[in-house]
Amino acid sequence: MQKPPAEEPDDDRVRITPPRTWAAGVPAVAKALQYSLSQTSARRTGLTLLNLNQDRGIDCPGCAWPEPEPRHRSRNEYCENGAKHVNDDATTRRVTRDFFRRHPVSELAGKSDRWLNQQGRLTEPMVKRPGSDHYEPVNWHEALGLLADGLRGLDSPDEAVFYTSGRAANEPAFVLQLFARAFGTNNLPDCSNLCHESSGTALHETLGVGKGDVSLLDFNHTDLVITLGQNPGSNHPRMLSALESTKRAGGRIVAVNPLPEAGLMRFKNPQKPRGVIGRGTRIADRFLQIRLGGDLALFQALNLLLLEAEEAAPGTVLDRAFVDGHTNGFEEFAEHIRRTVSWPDVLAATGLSREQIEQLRDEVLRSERVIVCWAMGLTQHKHAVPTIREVVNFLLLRGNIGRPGAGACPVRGHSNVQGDRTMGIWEKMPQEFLDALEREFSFTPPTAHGWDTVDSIRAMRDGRAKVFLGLAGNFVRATPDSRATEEALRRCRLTAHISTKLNRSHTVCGETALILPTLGRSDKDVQDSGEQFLTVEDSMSQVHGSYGRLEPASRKLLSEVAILSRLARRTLGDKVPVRWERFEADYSTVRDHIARVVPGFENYNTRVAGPGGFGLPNPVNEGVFPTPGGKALFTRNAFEAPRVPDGHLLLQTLRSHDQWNTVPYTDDDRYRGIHGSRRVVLVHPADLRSLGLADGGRVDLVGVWEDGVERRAEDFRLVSYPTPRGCAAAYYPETNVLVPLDSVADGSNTPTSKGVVVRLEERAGAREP
Ligand SMILES: Nc1nc2c(c(=O)[nH]1)N[C@H]1C(S)=C(S)[C@@H](COP(=O)(O)OP(=O)(O)OC[C@H]3O[C@@H](n4cnc5c(=O)[nH]c(N)nc54)[C@H](O)[C@@H]3O)O[C@H]1N2
Ligand SMILES: Nc1nc2c(c(=O)[nH]1)N[C@H]1C(S)=C(S)[C@@H](COP(=O)(O)OP(=O)(O)OC[C@H]3O[C@@H](n4cnc5c(=O)[nH]c(N)nc54)[C@H](O)[C@@H]3O)O[C@H]1N2
Ligand code: SF4
Ligand SMILES: [Mo]
Repeated sequence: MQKPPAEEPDDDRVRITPPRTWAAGVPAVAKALQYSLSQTSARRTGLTLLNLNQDRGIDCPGCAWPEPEPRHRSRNEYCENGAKHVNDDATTRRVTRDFFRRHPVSELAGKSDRWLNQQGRLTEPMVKRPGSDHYEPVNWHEALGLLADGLRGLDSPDEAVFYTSGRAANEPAFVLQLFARAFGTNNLPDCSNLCHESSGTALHETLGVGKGDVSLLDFNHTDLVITLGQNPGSNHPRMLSALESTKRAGGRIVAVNPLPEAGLMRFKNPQKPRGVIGRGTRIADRFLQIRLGGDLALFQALNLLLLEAEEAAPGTVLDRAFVDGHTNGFEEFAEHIRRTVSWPDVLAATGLSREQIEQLRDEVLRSERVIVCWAMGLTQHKHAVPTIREVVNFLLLRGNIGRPGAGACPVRGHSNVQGDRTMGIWEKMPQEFLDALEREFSFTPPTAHGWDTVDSIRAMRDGRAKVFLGLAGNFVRATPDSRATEEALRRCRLTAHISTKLNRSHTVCGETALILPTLGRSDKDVQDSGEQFLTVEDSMSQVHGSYGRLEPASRKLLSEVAILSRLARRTLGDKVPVRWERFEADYSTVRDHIARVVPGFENYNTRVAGPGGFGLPNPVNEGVFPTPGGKALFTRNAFEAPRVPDGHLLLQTLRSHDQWNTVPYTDDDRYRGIHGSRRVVLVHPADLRSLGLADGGRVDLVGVWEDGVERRAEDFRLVSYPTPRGCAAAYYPETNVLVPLDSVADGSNTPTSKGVVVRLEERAGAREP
């Protein structure tokens, strides 16, 4: 076993360098190997990397960016971060019963996220009994019995909450939702509630389908890609290869972001000689440095300019045939935009000049086919849903939906977050899905909507939810208002987590707490019928297999499917006529059920076995919009922009280059030039001056919200940074304590993690000489 690193770095190790202007290249390969070798052996690193994203290999446990078709894949079909993610999973470090004997829960609760993750893979089930401060070993039979008893002891099935993170593959996700509904509740919150829920809500309403309609090939046939609110160099690194191919085919790219992210500027493809020795490919032809939350204003102004251009030269700007034939609401929308867009408001909200927005209009007018991509910079604002609806208005105006080289591309986060939804992980699945479950399994699922993530926290806080089970993820660190959320979890009778690695959620315990350790993506999964594989759906609706290759981290691990189907049997007995025991022995039986319940999965087992799997149909690409009116919908959205009181800043909470969501790998953020600390806050130099502060100074971030509760994140180092005036940035999850539970996006209930009003309070005696 390798020695874990020291707890926290010294502050005097913090080093700030200018933000980088290009991403990837040779250093990316070196960093990936360095991290991988610090986690596991050269042999295992070789095995994981050789198999990563290959046909019949391990699907990258990182983001949901798709792989090219098998015949277009290279030997190294992964990025720096993918290599880190899979080797973080494949680590040879182990957390044993001895570890828990040495470290009481109260001590573990004081450790950093990074330290907890670095202890390695969990190896056997553990229980923390009421009144105890230690986890102790427990066998699977007793562990699952405790959980089953806890569930059966509830007054109502709705007192249980079943959370899923997007790392979980289709088969366990399907079994979990089946179990929850057979148990009697739709309380199935997931990480999507914190992530792309706003996209799903807006797309569902306007296009009738809550997913994107773009495929990887579209990037080779487009004239313009507009990327909004995403940092692909760190979070979807192979998207840079797609953007590079757009550029090579003559397309153009506009990036809209408050930060000059390295990956948006220039890409040195480490798999191509030109990327290793050359200057790389310029990515953004135009960079619009927008204020946080300014995208709704930008797209309303852009839509106004397009409507005006059409008036000036009728029949040349809008796609009238598409608008007339395939949409509803155009006239009302056009009237609303003409009447309400106010340029002074637009310029204040965006921080851009009118000329910059007119240049964007000209880019659009020159482009036959336009793709718009976005991620958390759009979805995690109070007005996220109207913002995305306005982006759809923009696409509809020129018929940029459902045709090659054009469309809406919400770039998904977790490798299977989209698949989990398809499998029924949602607190409000449509009735057709519930009916299909009833036909297949001969029980009547509950129809009342369940709780999403924010509502689940409220329910635990108020004592309405008493048992929590998490399938993957790190609930207390992913969610907002850390203090309130931890309090809520601690009020539970029982908390249980199906996990691969230790995280803070294991240290914030209900009266009884269980750690149920499981196989990871890289682990070989052998059951009674032989070696198993799992299936996932990527961001572009391609479904394919993932085959674990390594010796499992411990012989005492059970797979997720095994844990869930055993739990279902123990909890439900023969209450429902489901043959749970067959699921564990052979996952193809689960897929056979899925094939009969979920549309698009006919002949699942046969089709997913082929190279590259299969694509799910998207009616939008056939010109069919399954909205109530049968057409795509233009919407009228009221102007909205964040308001920030004088002397305050608007804070976005984001990811560094070196973390996987709630799990930091190192304290560096290479592309942004931050080395040796995550407790930094990036602020514009003029804001620093006007607040009487200076680079290098130390501050507390204090949240300001209408409920008057003080939310404080202590001791951050100020970094003078090229962010727009008034807009600051700091890392998630350290700053989740600042995001109020009730500050959510209208319509999607997603926490407003990219729009938190804060003031900076200088720490006494902290000023540098
Ligand atoms: N290495 C790595 N990869 C990951 C993850 C990870 O943690 N690490 N997480 C995965 C997951 S679950 C997800 S959801 C994705 C997240 O992928 P991203 O959405 O790229 O993640 P964030 O770090 O939250 O970055 C948000 C970006 O939006 C910009 N932004 C913030 N607010 C605004 C705004 O108001 N307008 C505009 N136009 N831009 C804004 C920020 O400056 C930043 O560039 O990444 C996935 N991939
Ligand atoms: N302030 C702020 N908060 C945010 C965000 C933000 O941008 N700002 N982003 C939000 C977003 S987009 C998301 S998606 C959420 C992420 O929220 P989650 O998905 O809940 O969090 P992760 O950090 O991905 O979960 C990591 C844990 O998953 C477990 N795990 C990893 N692999 C496996 C596996 O194969 N099986 C099992 N059973 N367990 C596994 C490990 O124990 C690991 O510790 O956070 C959200 N929270
Ligand atoms: S782009 Fe995403 S899925 Fe692809 S290798 Fe990198 S982290 Fe993995
Ligand atoms: Mo996400």
